[in-house]
Amino acid sequence: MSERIDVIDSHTAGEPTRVVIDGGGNALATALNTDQPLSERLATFRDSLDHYRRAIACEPRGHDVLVGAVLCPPYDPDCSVGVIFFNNVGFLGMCGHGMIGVVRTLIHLGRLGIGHTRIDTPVGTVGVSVNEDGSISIENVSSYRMHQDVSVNVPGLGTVVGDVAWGGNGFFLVKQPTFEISLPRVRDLQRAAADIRDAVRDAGHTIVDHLELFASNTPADADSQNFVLCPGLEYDRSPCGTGTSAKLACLAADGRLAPGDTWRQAGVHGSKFSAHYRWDDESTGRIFPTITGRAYVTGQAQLIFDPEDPFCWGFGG
Ligand code: PYC
Repeated sequence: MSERIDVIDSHTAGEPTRVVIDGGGNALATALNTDQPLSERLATFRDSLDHYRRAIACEPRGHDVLVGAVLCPPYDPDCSVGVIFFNNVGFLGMCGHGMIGVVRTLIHLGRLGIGHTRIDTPVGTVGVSVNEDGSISIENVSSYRMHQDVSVNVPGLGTVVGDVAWGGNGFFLVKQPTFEISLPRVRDLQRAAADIRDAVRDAGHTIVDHLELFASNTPADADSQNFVLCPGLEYDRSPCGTGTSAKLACLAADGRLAPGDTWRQAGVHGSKFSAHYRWDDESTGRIFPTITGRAYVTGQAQLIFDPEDPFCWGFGG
């Protein structure tokens, strides 16, 4: 008998999210339907049920850009739902565009309306607001700069300087050099970002799995334009919610953005997130960033897992 999984696809500022809304009582749904912290449920998913990740996110049903999300009961009683994010190569602690996509999906299903709630993730709880104008705001987990002005030597680029920061995922935010960020340049940007990430990880910053480049010429309607390389070597089509959180943490640490002031972060396609922060702990530079964006539902489907299919459990991841 073929297993079936119901999903809803959306995009947030261009970046796709596939939300599993019903696992039909399969092994994954059973394993995630526990009262453990989400970090422990993620470990079970990763260690014993990774074929579901590949089957949902990778080819032939998915593709390298797609971020998957599985809904599950929350651990924190203040949360209305829990979510575990994954991609073509593994798992994400948090995902900003993905969380906005999850919220849009829950609205589509009639499970959320205008107002506030909290959603549990493996790295902490996230505040969510569905705004009157249709936008969605998420108050991310506590974010902070870990290392300032880290310098690495990258073949072909020379000395590269940046900050290591946490925004729900580990980022290296490149300050020098800056780049021409445009669609015709994405393959070059991917290559440069991957080389820098290798050098940063080789230098011992193994928390870094996302790499953020910034534009030499910021568009007039934004404060900054970024290019974010994701762990599976694809680039974020949106301005990246966790990457924008990491950026805000660095701006706050440098005294370049005051609490409550708006930061307009553009991505490579020109789509934008609007962001601000409040202090979590000013003495340690920890902030709670709020990211606002829009997501749109693009499809609703039932994935079918035919045991006769040689590629039933996906490939490429
Ligand atoms: O929006 O945080 C984000 C994100 C991470 C990877 C892709 N998008």
